[in-house]
Amino acid sequence: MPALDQMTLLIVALVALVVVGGVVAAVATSRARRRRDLESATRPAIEQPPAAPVEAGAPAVDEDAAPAPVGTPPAPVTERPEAAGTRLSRLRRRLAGSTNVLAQALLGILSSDRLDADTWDDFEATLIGSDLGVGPTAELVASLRKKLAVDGVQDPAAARTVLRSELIALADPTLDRALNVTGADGLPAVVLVVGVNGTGKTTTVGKLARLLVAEGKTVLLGAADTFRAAAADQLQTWGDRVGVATVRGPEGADPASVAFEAVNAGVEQGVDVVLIDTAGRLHNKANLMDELGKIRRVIAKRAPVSECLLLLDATTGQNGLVQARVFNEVTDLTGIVLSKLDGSAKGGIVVQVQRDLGIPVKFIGLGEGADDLAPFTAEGFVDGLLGA
Ligand SMILES: Nc1nc2c(ncn2[C@@H]2O[C@H](COP(=O)(O)OP(=O)(O)OP(=O)(O)O)[C@@H](O)[C@H]2O)c(=O)[nH]1
Ligand SMILES: [Mg+2]
Repeated sequence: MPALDQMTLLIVALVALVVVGGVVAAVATSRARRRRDLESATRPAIEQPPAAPVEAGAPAVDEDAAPAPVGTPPAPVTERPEAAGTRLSRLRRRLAGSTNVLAQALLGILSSDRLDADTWDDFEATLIGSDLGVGPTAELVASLRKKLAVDGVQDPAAARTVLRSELIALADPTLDRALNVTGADGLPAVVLVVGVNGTGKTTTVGKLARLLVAEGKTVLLGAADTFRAAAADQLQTWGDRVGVATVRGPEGADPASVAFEAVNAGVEQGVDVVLIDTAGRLHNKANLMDELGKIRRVIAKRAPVSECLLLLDATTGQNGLVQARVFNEVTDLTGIVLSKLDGSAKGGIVVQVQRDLGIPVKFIGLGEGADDLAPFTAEGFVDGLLGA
């Protein structure tokens, strides 16, 4: 074969080799790409679990529920609030704190050797100073004097028994103080919380949510204080601690519409209780009181208001009675929550508000702790004052 032909053959063979090699490589690359595509199609697009949707009214966390399936994030840790039954006995000591003038006056009279006219005058003055009111004070003193004169004051234990029963009668053990949390016709119960600024509304809504969760109720919070975004944050923090969701609107939103949305969400989610926090308002500001009336009316379009609770700061004094009267005119109060009865409290206002308005004190706040709210009972309250 001529040299040229051999050369041509060699070139053709090399070209053929390069072409075949290229084809094989291309096929291999395309297979590999295809395999990659297939694998990624069967795998989830995102390795991280998606964040839980921000949704109002997630059901309260059931700590006994089955464990979450593998791969989902752990449920947020929620607290286990204290049941209602043990609270008053735990908190009773705070009622007779050293700055509680009513408790001090009562203990003073029990420790007097002789009950002369001056002692009675001092006692009377202290009771009036404790916001018991002139009428109830006069009644209590007259009745005590009579009974102690008959029974003899020499025996402190007897005097204490008389005093206890007189005070319990004043606090009126016959009033129905149960919180109505049974909604009408399968609707959630709606609890509206109102009061002047800084009395403890938001704190109390948070504490009430805990109390209801401890009773196994499902709860939804409504942040109808739209004046400050921080108010809704404060409420939401309370709810988060016990796995209770908060319905909130933008800052400056119409509080009535947020309250309505909360109740609406509560109806749709079938919760037991919707608790609505409202902004603090002075009882003598007519426009703010009108706004409160509107909130109540708008809520009632979706579900009846089961409870309207007025927060009274026990340290406010006589003004508490004035507040209660005005708020009652606008919102038809069903109960009073007396906050800050720990330490500097003047518990006598309990008697005045109940007598004057016929509205029972249903709860007392005895501290800033999460479970420092107790259902009010006349006996528990008096025993606390007397340090029993
Ligand atoms: N010692 C004591 N402090 C309390 C009690 N209840 C509430 N507080 C405190 O009172 C302050 C005001 O409480 P909030 O719940 O923010 O009052 P609010 O009525 O919602 O206030 P506004 O929304 O601004 O009107 C907080 O520092 C609470 O911790 C109580 O029973 N005892
Ligand atoms: Mg508040």
